[in-house]
This record gives sequence, structure tokens and C-alpha cells, in this order.
Amino acid sequence: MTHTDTLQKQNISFEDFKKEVLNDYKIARISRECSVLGRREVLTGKAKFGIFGDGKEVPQLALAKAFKDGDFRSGYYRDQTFMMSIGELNAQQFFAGLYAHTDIEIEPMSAGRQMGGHFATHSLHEDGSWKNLTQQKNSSSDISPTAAQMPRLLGLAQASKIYRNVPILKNSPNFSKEGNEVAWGTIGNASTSEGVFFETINAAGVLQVPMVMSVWDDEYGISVHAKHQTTKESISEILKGFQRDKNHNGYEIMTVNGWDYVQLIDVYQKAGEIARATHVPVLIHVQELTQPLGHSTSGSHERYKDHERLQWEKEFDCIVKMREWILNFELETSDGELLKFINSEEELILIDREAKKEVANAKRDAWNTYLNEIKAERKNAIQIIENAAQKSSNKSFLLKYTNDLAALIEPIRKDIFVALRKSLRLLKDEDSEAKKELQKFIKTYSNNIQEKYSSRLTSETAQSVLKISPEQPRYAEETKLVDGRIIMRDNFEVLLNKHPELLIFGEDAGFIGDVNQGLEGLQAKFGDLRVSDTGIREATIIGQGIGMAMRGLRPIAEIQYLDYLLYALQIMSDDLATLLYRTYGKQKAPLIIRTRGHRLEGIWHAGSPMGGIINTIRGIHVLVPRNMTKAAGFYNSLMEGDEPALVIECLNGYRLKEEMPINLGSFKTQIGVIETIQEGNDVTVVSYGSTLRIVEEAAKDLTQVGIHIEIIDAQSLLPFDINHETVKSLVKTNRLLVVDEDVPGGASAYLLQEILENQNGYQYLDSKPATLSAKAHRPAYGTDGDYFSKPSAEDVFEKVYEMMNEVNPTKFKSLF
Ligand SMILES: Cc1ncc(C[n+]2csc(CCOP(=O)(O)OP(=O)(O)O)c2C)c(N)n1
Ligand SMILES: [Mg+2]
Repeated sequence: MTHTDTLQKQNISFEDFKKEVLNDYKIARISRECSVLGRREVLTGKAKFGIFGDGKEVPQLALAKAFKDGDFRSGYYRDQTFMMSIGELNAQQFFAGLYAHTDIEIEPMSAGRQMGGHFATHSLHEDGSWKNLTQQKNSSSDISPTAAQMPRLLGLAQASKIYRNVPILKNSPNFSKEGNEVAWGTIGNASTSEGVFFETINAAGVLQVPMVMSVWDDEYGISVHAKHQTTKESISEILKGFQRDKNHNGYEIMTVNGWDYVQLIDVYQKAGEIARATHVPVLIHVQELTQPLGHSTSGSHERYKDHERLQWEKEFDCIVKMREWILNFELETSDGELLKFINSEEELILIDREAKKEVANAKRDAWNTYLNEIKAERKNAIQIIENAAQKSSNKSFLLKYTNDLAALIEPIRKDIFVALRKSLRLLKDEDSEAKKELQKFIKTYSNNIQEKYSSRLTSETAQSVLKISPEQPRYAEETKLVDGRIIMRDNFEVLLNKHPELLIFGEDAGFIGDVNQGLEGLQAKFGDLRVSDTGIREATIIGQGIGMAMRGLRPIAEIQYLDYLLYALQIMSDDLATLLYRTYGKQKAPLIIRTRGHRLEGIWHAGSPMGGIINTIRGIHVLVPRNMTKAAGFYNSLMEGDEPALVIECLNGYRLKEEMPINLGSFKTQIGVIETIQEGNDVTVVSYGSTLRIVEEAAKDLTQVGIHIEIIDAQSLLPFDINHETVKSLVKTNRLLVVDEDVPGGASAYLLQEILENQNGYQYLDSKPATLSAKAHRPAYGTDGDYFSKPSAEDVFEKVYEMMNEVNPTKFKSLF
């Protein structure tokens, strides 16, 4: 393409084009200078770690030009130039991120929670409500695991398809203008080796969604060359089969050199147009990129790149090339005038100098702002300790703490807290007003500061699911008993009518209405975009859900069986569970994950790995309803809130009879609240899900021998019993047994910690607290396999009986 074409295409005058080019050059220089100085800040100890965008600047300028309001990025740590180019990151903020400044106004990417290079924009107001995402350029918050940005990217792109094609959603002014938004992905060449990359590429090709995927190819993944990463050493080469043709949908695949500013602009414009207009996904393989400063601050690339490669990288550095292009640019107009961007190199040297100066100033300002805040806190702390020292017998020791603290040139909060807390220890045997002041100061300061590091794991807004008022299911006078799945189905139908933005999808969820027919007939009623089948690809089913939820939709992503959640667990753990936390509440994805488990037979059908799940997804609510009415009530609650949750239905409950409520879609099961389903005085038995039926069976047999257990349904594992009701049962029974089907020390250990430690249940116990779980191995197949692998009613009976035998051996004679 010629330069005249570029001008004509963009319909701009030469003067405007020149301005844009020089402005782009300056952004690239600023970005590079940030990388250079950023690296130095880490090497001199002011920041912990640095990973920068050097060598990838020019393609990002082109990407930014094609990126429109309403669009979304899902990318990785190299994209600082793009963020600067769309106006969402300046040099001072860049350094604030590097220093981990904890103020979201100053460090807008994550309030210091993420290491630098992890970018985000703000989708939410302070109260958690949505901003108008169509009026801003959006970047979903980056995460570190390579390729983990991919599943979410699929959902971000799919949202446009939904907004364009679901008539009832056509008018969604906060989120879409007729589905014209493109989701732009970026990934490093080596990260394309990850499974989720290929899974996402395939799924986007199937779904035909407006996703433009850029691969920044610098031939390396840290030290490992492309020959160890990618077949044929080329991702565009091996993805050729995805190219669309006359007869098949597919991708548009483009390749371009990362130092070729003009070609890049052209390629990105084209890619944007195709994806935006037709929703055809595009892959752009951006080749011949470099890493002038090496991979990150933890090493040097001279160790693994040979002289020739290093030499080539110098020559083909994209900024060097862009500079050459600007210098050599000449355009002759039709009347013979010679147009140039600059008259002499001096002009570029001036820009280089300005960029250097601006970045140096920004770095200094960011550091001072960061440090002054901490110095002010230090000043207060020193004052308080000095006051306490005045009348203390340990005065000299205390003043040593303050002197040492005052002497630190670059104090951090840890230094201040260590001094404060050690000072208090020195005062433990003394009594003074100043000591009380110190105690008070530590408490208040600690509360204020801990908030910066630990708040917003779950919603703290008015839409928190914990604030939703409960509503009991109501029944007609003439009760109607139906299969549990009918309650689910009819409740989902009401929800789909009530919430136009609700979508349900998963393997077999569409046409047949899920394997247990809880969605029977709903695709026919609501269309195949709102109730849909997906491929067998759990990680990207969750990714669809995350991305769509980040754009205002309310997806319910179905994972067919609990055991197969493991394929999705990484994305749930790394992305969904951390989203609100890692953005300091500036992005959310209220995704509901629906699955079914418990009481199945076999190694991969146990349906019980609860400990593993709850310990990896803190930040997502985990709900374990014992029947379908409870489950439906959870969905009704979750739809009123704005938080992600995992709901595990009982696989053996779909055909069990339950009474049909009349207030479908509105009765609500409270989240974080237990239910006592049988009262008793002897032992408190806590369980959840299908195991409760076994406990109930054992309870009947125990009654026969004069033992009355109190049965508590946990219902909600994350959070568990926020009102601390369980301990009240212990006050009565003084004995505790937790039963589940997980491995020993799994979710049962979690419940023990909650009850004994958090609720102080230990003080009411007269017997050793106990758990009854499955064996450590996964359950063997068949009924006997199940009986000898998981707790049975007999096991529960004997365990409880044994506890009572210890209490009263004459009344409850030993069984063995
Ligand atoms: C799942 C996972 N494995 C390993 C790492 C460590 N790691 C960070 S970056 C990186 C190399 C990525 O190379 P590439 O995708 O080519 O991106 P580049 O850094 O070259 O731009 C590795 C192995 C990680 N972050 N996540
Ligand atoms: Mg690479």
C-alpha cells in the first residue's frame, strides 16, 4: 500500500496525518522510556518486578487507531503503548503501578494489587453500578497466567453478537450499539502453545464473533525459542485451516511485520472493519518483533540470544524502523510539491528529548506521591511511639525503634507496622494513656491499611447477594408434587422472561434442554442465542460467561458434571474469582455457573471434590442446595445481585418429587444462611447436598436407639453461616460431626474451622469434634464401589453412636 492510499483511505489531510504520525512517534518514545526507566527502578530496588512493552510499541499504535469506543481489549503484560495510545495510561500512572501505589485514583489499573503491566479500565461507578461502556474504551483486567486472557475474550466478543441478534436486547444503551463492538485480544507467540488458546480460537470460529486476535511474535517465550513452541514456528501457518472460504465460515488470517507502521495501520483498519461489520473473527500474526530489554527484570536475554539475533533486534527495533520511515518519508503532490514529516532529524531528536524528560518527571512525581503518603503515615506513627516512650521504662528501646524508622530513606508500610507492633510489646507490662493511644492507633491504622490489601473480594455494594431479602416459596392450597427438574425448568422459564439479559448455555443445554431436562423446551421458547448448546470445552464455556457478564449480560454457564469443572477451575480461580478484587471493585462479572454433582459412582463421576474447589475460588460464592426448590431459590437470589456464584445441584434429585411453589422466579434461598432440618439434643450433624439424605436416613435409625441428632444443612459453603447459627446448636448438643463425600480434610475440615474457630464452637464441646468423609481415593465404580468409598447411612449411624458410647457406655453399649 502506498502512502497516498493511506491518506485517501483515512480521508485526512497531510497536515493531520503528519500530526498523527509525530504524535504516535512520541507515544512510542514515551512508552519506551517508561520501560527503560522502569527496569532501572527495579534494578535499584525501588520496585519489586518489572515486565514491559518494549519492542511491541508500533503495532499497538495501529491497534489503538482501529479501537473504538465500546470496544474491549483482553490482553497481556506487553500492552502499555496501547493503553497510553487510547488515553487510559500515562507515564505517572505507569510508575505508580510499578511502585504498587494503593490508591485507585493514582494507580487506576489495580490500586497496587497487581504487578505493573496488568492493565484495566473502570467499568463501574464507586457504588458498583455500570458506567456507560459504549462511551469509553474498555480493557478487561489482565491476569498473569499465559493465555488465560483467551476464554474471557471469547465472551467479550460474543456479547456483541448477542446484543446485535437478540431483539429484546437491541436497546441496551450502556453496553452496546447494535453489537458493533469488537473484542481485541493480544497474546505472545509462545503463549499460543497453551490449550486455552486453541480452545478459544476454535470456539470463536464456531460462534463467529467479532474477535480480533493479535499475536505479538518475538520468536521467544522467555528463553525458549519458537522451534520448541510452535509447529512450523509460525502460528499463522498452522492456523491456516481456520481461514474462511466460499463455502465455510472461519477466520480472516493476516500477517504483518511489527515494525511496518504503514502496513500495520492498514491491517488493523481492515481487521476492525471485518470483525465489526460481519462478526467474522480475525487473527493478526504480527511478526518480527523484538525485546530490546529482554523478557523482564528477572534476567538478561544476552544469556540465550546469539550475537546475530541481538544485532538483528537492534536493527529491526520497531521504533528505530518507524523513525527511519519518518526521516525518509517524501510525498510528491500532483502539483509537484514535496511533502515531508520533518525538515531535519533535529525535530525527532527534540521529540526524543521531550519524551525522556516527561518520563523522568513522571517517574519522580509518581515516586514522591507514593513515598510522601507513607512518610506522612510514618510521621504519625513515630509521634505516637515517642509519646508512649516518654513515661516508659523501655524509653531508650522505644526511641531506638523510632530513630531507626525515621532514618529509613525509603520506608514502606511494613517498616512502620513492625516498629509499632514491637513497641507495643515493650509496653505490655505498663499502663499509661499514651500506651492506650498507641493501641488505638495501631487498630485504626491497621483497619485503614488492611482495607487497601484485602477489601472487595466479594461485592461490598448494595447489590451484594448477602443483602437480598429472602422470600419463602409459597404453595397452592392443593399441593402439587412434581419431579424436581420441573421446578427447575419452570423457574428458569420465569427467570428468562423476567430478565431479558439472562442467557443459559452449556453442553446439551440447548436443543434437548440439558441432560436432566431442567431446560426442557426453553430453547424453542427463547431462541438459540439465549438457550444454547456449546462445544465440549469447559474453560471457554466459563470464558463466554465471564466476558458476557463483563458487558452487562447475565449468563448462566452450565458445566455438565461437577467432576468436569476441573477443566474450568483454572479460569474460575485465576480470572473470575479475582476480578473484583484485582480491580479494586472497578470491574465485575456476575456469572452464575450451574453444575450438578454428588452421589454419582466412579472415579470421574464422584461429584465431590469440594475442598479443592472452595479453596481455589475464594471470591465466588459456592452454593450446595439439597433439593431443586432450594436450587431454584438460589438462582432467583443470584439474579437480584451482582456477584459470581457456583451452584451445585444434586444429580440424584431431578426425579425426586417436590412440591411445586406458586411464586416461581421470586422465592429466594438466602445465601450464607444455614437451615436446621431436624432438631435434636445429642449431636449436631452438619452436612450439605445429597449427603443430607443419608444423614436423615441414619437419623431415623438413631432415633430407634434413643439418639436424637440435630441436622444442619450448610446450604452455602462460600460464605458459610454468616450469622453464626451453627454454634447455637452446639450450645445445646455439645457435640459436632461434619459429614460430606469429599476426601478426608477436604470441605469437612473447612466447615470444622468455620464452626470451631470462627464461631468459637470449641468451647461448647464435650466430645472430640469429628468428620466423616469419603476415603482418600476417588470412589470405585458401582453400588458396592460407592458403599465402600463414600460415607453410608451405616457409617453415619456408627460414627454418631460411637460418640454417644463414649458419653454413656452403659446406655449405648459398644457395637464392636
Ligand atoms: C501458565 C503460565 N506459565 C508460565 C508463566 C511464566 N511466563 C511468563 S511470561 C512467559 C513467556 C511468554 O512468552 P510469550 O507468550 O511469547 O510472550 P512475550 O513475553 O514473549 O511477549 C512465561 C513462560 C506464566 N506466566 N503463566
Ligand atoms: Mg514471545
